Amino acid sequence: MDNQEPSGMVEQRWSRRQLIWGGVGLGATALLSLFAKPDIVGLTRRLVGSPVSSGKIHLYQLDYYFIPNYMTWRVGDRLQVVLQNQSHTHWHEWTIGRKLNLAYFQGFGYMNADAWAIDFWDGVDVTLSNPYQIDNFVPHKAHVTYTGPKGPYKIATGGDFSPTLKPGGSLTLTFTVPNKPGIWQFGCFVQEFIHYRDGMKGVINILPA
Ligand SMILES: [Cu+2]
Repeated sequence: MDNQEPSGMVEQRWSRRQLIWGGVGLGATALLSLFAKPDIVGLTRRLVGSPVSSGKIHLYQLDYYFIPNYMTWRVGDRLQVVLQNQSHTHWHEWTIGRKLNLAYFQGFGYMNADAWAIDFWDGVDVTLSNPYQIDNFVPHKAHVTYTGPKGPYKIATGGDFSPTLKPGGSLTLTFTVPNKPGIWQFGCFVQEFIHYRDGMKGVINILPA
């Protein structure tokens, strides 16, 4: 799930003329693929379009990736994210932020701290509902409204805003996209970042209102 860019953008069919210039072309192509890949991905998304999410969104947690791993949101839109852990064996969380605290990537160790320097959910009003098989939920600095009794949410402290779901767990988060446009990362840092390092991450592009 890591590489979703269509390979057709990079691959070329070789005509005779291109074969003659192949030596030069190959070098240029190699350089392009080295340095221009993120731009090609971005260009493709601008051309093909990444639909702006609206209403109810399903976000699936698997071992070790998210579906989808790219979303486009718009400031001011009301969203309902149904988070579902599809794994039969693993616990997974969902965090959104910016600027990873890279110190935590140096090795294994104590992890009871913020993974992101900036937590997307800071100051955001969010309503939780339909908790099922929640391992724990860290509200951090979000303004959280809980639907129903609080027991099932297993409210905890420490680190970023993060619902952590047991295998088969699910939770619905309802919120208005805050005025925080730009690129945000999301990820699961369970098991000392192993999930994240294995690809359990994604991008949310938030468009201005
Ligand atoms: Cu995980």
